[in-house]
Amino acid sequence: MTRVFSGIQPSGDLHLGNHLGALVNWVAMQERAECVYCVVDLHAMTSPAEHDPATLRQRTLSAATTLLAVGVDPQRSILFVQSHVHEHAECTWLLNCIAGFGELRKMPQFKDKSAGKGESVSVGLFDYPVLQSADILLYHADEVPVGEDQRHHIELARDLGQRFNHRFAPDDPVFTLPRAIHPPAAARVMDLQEPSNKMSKSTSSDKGVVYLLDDPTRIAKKIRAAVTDSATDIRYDREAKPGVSNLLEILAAATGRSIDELVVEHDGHGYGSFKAAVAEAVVELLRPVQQRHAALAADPGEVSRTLADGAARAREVAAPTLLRAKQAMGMLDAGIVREGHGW
Ligand code: ATP
Ligand code: LTN
Repeated sequence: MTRVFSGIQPSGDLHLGNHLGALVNWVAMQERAECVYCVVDLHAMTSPAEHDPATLRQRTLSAATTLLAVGVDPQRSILFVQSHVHEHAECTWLLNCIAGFGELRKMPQFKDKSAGKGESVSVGLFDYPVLQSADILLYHADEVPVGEDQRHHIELARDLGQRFNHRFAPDDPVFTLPRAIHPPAAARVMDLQEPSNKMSKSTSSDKGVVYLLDDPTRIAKKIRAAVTDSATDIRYDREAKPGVSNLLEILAAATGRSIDELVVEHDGHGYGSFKAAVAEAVVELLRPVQQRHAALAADPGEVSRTLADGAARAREVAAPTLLRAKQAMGMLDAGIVREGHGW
């Protein structure tokens, strides 16, 4: 059966971009694959440089609760927190020793997030894609559902897996080479206020982001205030009309209808009624998620138990992979040392 792995950072409240670009796909994939989903708290520590521990803890639990509310099913899939499975950090070290400085420096996300920070940029931010490769490779993932922005990171995981197998395990490959799976629509939801930038937990302003837990009034207000352009025609053109095109993508993804069909329906009626239709579709899309979230948030102990169970199941897969990788790289078997000391 196909194995799927994906992760999401608890770097802020989850938003519509995360939902349409990633989570909808996570939920759908449970129908046809063995899925492993992870709240990547170690990644969330990489920016900003000084994170707040209490906030990180709260956001980690909140992200996990939201994933359950969206439809990740812990009976069918494995849902866990990255730092609960220490194999991720350990495997990162092994991969660090075969990753090149040059290939990491070129990563677009590193370039974006380190811009203007000079020498103070953290080593963690630089190493971020290697930790992500470890996440994926430890579980023998065939497919990794992510938004477009993650394409280079998945290619790196593939390159490192292949390099490792070639150098250290040519006859009996340790790692499975993954491929990225992008959602058919809304692979890149843009910031409502700055439609040339992606909607983001960590870099967008509050007004540019629709959070999954925003109430209907707030959602409508944000969409009504979305930046469009001074013309009034409604057509899909990412270059000339980024704001309108973004709203068309959101509406298409939220309703399951095609962009062409939506253009025919809305062109000629002005931006006001178009934005109202987008707002209504988003409110309806999020209503059941918000209802389930409220029920789950009322019992955080149950969510924590689900995560503990997920971590135990994740380790059953990750630990043997890490052991094989260590053996292939020449780490002395810990069993021999123990016997020597009579422990
Ligand atoms: P950050 O701003 O902290 O980088 P983020 O909002 O970009 O966070 P991630 O945790 O990095 O979100 O990403 C989680 C998943 O959501 C990834 O698969 C990513 O590709 C997807 N995703 C994030 N933002 C968008 C977006 N604007 N449009 C589509 N997909 C997105
Ligand atoms: N970098 C990803 C989050 C992430 C991830 C992963 C995604 C961390 N580890 C493994 C897929 C597979 C992001 O920012 N979206």
